[in-house]
Amino acid sequence: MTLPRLVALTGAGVSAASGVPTFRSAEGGLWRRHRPEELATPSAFARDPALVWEFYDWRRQLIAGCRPNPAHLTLAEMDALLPHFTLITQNVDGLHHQAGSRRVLCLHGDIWWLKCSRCHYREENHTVPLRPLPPLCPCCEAYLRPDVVWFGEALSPSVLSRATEACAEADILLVIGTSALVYPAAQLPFYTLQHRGRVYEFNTEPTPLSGHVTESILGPCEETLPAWWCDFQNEYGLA
Ligand code: BV8
Ligand code: ZN
Repeated sequence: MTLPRLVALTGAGVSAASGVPTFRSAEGGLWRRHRPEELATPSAFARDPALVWEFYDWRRQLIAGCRPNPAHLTLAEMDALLPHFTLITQNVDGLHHQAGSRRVLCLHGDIWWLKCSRCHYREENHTVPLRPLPPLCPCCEAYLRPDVVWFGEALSPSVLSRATEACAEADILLVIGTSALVYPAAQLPFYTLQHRGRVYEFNTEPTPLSGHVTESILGPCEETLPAWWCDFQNEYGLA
């Protein structure tokens, strides 16, 4: 029996069990009552780079103490076992890579990479806390910024087209731990549906996508995803 082409799209909910706060859980705001949409923008950085950097340095320090959970580890197992598998993530926490996933499309960048706000300089940087804040570019002395996609910024065209193609060709798409509110990521499941692929949603609550999917599996994905993977392996003789 040929194995189906499997794609997974993850959001902040996949890291919740690891202790990484999601964007919508913190009442009134993720940090000091600020909403991410206020701080994760080019205009906020232009206006107050130190404040935006305090927000990211706080997240980097928090995430540095977090480890992959069974949902991340299950996705890494799929990556290792399945010939046709793509993981697409909206998360910037690096926990999929830490869990061992290799074929990962990071739609919104990576909090462990910095890039210059002026020249092409980029670096991987895991220093917590980061000092001085804001860090300066060693080449041109302009401010470095987190190498993430802010609201109002375009995603990398190549990453987005590879993610779109993977979803359009998927026999099965797993949508895990996302509120399905942020575009263009939230559009991706509709490419699978348009090509008659099956979409399974893993979430602790209904989302705007729930009414469109093949099946909505309610519960914590760190439990429901390993169970689903177990059934899949039995069905396709992988166990
Ligand atoms: C773009 C990186 C165009 C940064 C992120 C007005 C002005 C400007 C733009 C817009 C606008 N109106 C709309 C837009 C478009 C905007 C958008 O969609 N806004 C939303 C708010 C309406 N999108 C953009 O701006 C995008 N760019 O459109 O560019 C363009 C084109 C050409 C040229 C120039 C411009 C860029 C969007 C990317 C923003 N960056 N992250 C950072 O992280 O600091 S988005 C960020 O928020 C995350 O990456 C993620 O994508 C999103 C949060 O969503 P989720 O991951 O889903 O997390 P959330 O907390 O929402 O939900 C968690 C879910 O998990 C919940 O459903 C919960 O029930 C569930 N859950 C919790 N625990 C568990 C669980 N499920 C299972 N198990 C559990 N244990
Ligand atoms: Zn520079």
